[in-house]
This record gives sequence, C-alpha cells and structure tokens, in this order.
Amino acid sequence: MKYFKQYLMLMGSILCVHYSMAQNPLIMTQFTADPSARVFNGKVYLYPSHDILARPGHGKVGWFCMQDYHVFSSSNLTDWTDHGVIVSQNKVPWVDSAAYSMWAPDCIERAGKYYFYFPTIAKAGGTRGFSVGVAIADEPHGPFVPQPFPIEGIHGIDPNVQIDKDGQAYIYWAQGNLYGAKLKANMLELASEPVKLEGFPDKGLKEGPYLFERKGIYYMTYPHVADKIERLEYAMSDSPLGPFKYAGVLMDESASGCWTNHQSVIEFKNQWYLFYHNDDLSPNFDKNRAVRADSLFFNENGTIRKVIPTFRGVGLSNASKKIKIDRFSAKSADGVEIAFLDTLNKFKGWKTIFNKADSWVKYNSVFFGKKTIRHIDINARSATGGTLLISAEDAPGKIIGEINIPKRNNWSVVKKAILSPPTGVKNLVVRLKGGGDVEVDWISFE
Ligand code: FUB
Repeated sequence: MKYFKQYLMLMGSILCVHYSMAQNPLIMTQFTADPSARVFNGKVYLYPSHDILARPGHGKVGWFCMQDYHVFSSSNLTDWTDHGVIVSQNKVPWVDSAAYSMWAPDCIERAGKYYFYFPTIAKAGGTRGFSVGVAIADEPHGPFVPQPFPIEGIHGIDPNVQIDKDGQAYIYWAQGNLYGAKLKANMLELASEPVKLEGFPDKGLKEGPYLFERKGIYYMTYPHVADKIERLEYAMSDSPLGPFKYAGVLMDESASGCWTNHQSVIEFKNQWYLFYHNDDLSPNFDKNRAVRADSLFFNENGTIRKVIPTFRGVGLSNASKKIKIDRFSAKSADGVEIAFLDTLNKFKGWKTIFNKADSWVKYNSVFFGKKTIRHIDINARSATGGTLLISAEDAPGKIIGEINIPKRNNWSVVKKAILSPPTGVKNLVVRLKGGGDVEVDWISFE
C-alpha cells in the first residue's frame, strides 16, 4: 500500500511537470514566495511557498493563504520545471488541514536524503502557533514522505537548515526575533537548547533567517522591518550560532510596496545569486507574491554589495525562444510603458508600449550561438503603424533588423529577414524609429 501511494505521488508529479520560461518573476504559472534555492546535483532547485487566494471557508480572506508546496528546478536559471506538489496540508498527519498556513520552507541534503522543512499549524491538541515539520525524500523533487510529528522544541516560522564544514547541522527559525539550535545527525531532533541569536537591530520584526558560509564567514540574511515594510539585511559572524555583527542592507524596501520580502543565497557555476520575492503578478494584493532572482556580488573585504532588483533577472535568454522585452535591462527615460497583456489574467505577462520617437529598451544576455539567424519574428500590434529597429548594444549602427508593424488592433506575428545576423551573446536594443504607438509582446529569432 505504502509503495502504491508513493507510485501514485510519483506519477502525479510526473504528469504535473510543466515548464515556465522566465526572467523576473521566475515562475509565471502560479504565485510563489519565500524562495529557498538550493544547488543539488548540478541543478538549482527552488522550494517556495505557494500563495493562493483565500475564499470563504478556505483560509482567511485578505491574508496569506497556502495549502501546499511545489518544487521547481532549472539547469540554466531561465527555464524552470515544475515538479508538482510535494507536501500538502491535508496529507501530513499532525497538520491542521484547515489552516492554509504552509509558510516559508527550506530543503537540505544529507547522506543522499533530502529533508524538507516547513512551518505550519498543528491540529487542535498540538502546539499552538506555528510548528516545524519535516518530510524526507530520496530525490530533491520527491516524493517526500512527511514525518508523523513536528520537531519538538521549535515554535516559530521560516525554518532554515545549514550543515557546517564539520558535519554539524544547524536549524534557524523566527518568532519576532531569530533563533537557532544544533540538529542531531538524524536531522529531525534538536541537539541543543534553542538560543536567541544576537547582533541584530533591536527594534522591528525580523524573520526569514537564511545562513550561508563563504571563506569562513557566516552570513545571516533576514528580512527586517526597519521602517514600515520589510527590507533584506545581513549580519556576519565567525560561528554558525553567532554572535553576529550587523553588516548592512542587502536589498531596499520594495518600490511597489510589497510588505514582505524573503531571501536565499546560492553560488551556482561560480556566480552568487539572491532569490527573493515581490508582488509583480498581484500589484494590488501583496499576499500573492512572485519569486525573483538577481546576481549578488561581494566586496574585497567580504561585505555584500546591495542588490538592486531587476526585471531582467539572471541567465541567458535563448534567441530562438520568445524574448519578453518588457523584462528589460534598461529603457529610455520616457516613451516606454510596460502594462499587463490581460489585466484579468496577469499570468499572461506584460507588453512593451513604445509611444515616442526614438524611445528604446535594452534587453541583456541573448544567446545566439554560432547558428546563422535568418529571420526575426515579432508579436506586435499598432494603432498607428510604426517601425522598430533592432541592434546590438556593442554595434549600435549595425541594424540587425528593421520591422514595419502595420496599423491593426489585433496581435499578430510579423516576420522579417535579418539584415545583419548576430552571433554569440548580445545585449539587444529595440528602438521606435520615428513616431507612432507600437505594442510588443515578444520577439524571437530563427
Ligand atoms: O509567506 C508567509 C510569511 O511571509 C513568511 O513566512 C515570511 O517570511 C513572510 O515572507
């Protein structure tokens, strides 16, 4: 029976696999938040919270609402595979299946097993408030088997687990402040009394601890309400349980006003990345969030440079796929607007509106490779008719393509022969030649 259930879960997750091609936000098929990114077996695995919209009888309307977790993976940080649901509130014996409170999780590997930690609320008779559960798998994408009880001794949210160089595992969590303890080798029980971690600002909520180590320095990153909403900060120590020394701001408060942020930091193929979230797909309700990633850089002295959030995000965009230039790297000061394609279904993404002569957007890191490109395809429409010029940033005078978008209200794909075929990796510039009003959904090269 046990194996039959696991078989069904496995088949379910295989059938659920679908792909999300994205810049920022990374996932365009569902709301995601609180990203814990991990590198397992040469791939990046993303374990986020899964925000949904509460409705009467299902969660608390107007508040966070989560009933399960998905895991996503990527080998290039551009194309993400959704492996489906890995843990659900109605399949864990100790969890209140009406709580809809499956908050920020984490996952770590030890001796070939994958331990998924998740905070949620226990059934009546269990601990009040949040407890932390564990589910175990043989593969990073599951199937995960939940443990029958939560970890004894932890009351709080946002578990984060790290294994130090000497093999000692530590678990961190939040309850207004940040706490930590050693974990036993079984990864399921505390091996020391919890301690309140020291060295952080006294005032303002702190949550979402995420520790990583680099060159002997332990970096504790966390969201903190220094003013009205959360920003990401970090503190440094020479020991996993501190004391820590406040070191600065990792990311400012969200410009859109998203109240929460939540982070993880990984090194992948010799580049460091910050994963975080914002409210891109739900700008009017910040409890439906969307996960992002941007590159992170260290200073010579080991401190971290503040990360400026971008739409372009990370990874190369393959020239032969649909390139969403609304996720631009830079744009002209005026004459360019970004809007949802369909305000009733924001998961369809955005469009770029050019409405002033010479307005432009730049889109970095498009991979053309060595193959000769012959055509540009552009999905566009225009109320006036207009002409777009495409060039590479390093050769502005050399036009890759000049495309006339005819006057028409419907979206349609215009195909145009390439004037000067690009190779390698290029930062593209798309410019409106002359005036008019032109809307672009995507461009692609074949
Ligand atoms: O997602 C629910 C809560 O919001 C998380 O546990 C916090 O870190 C904040 O992001």
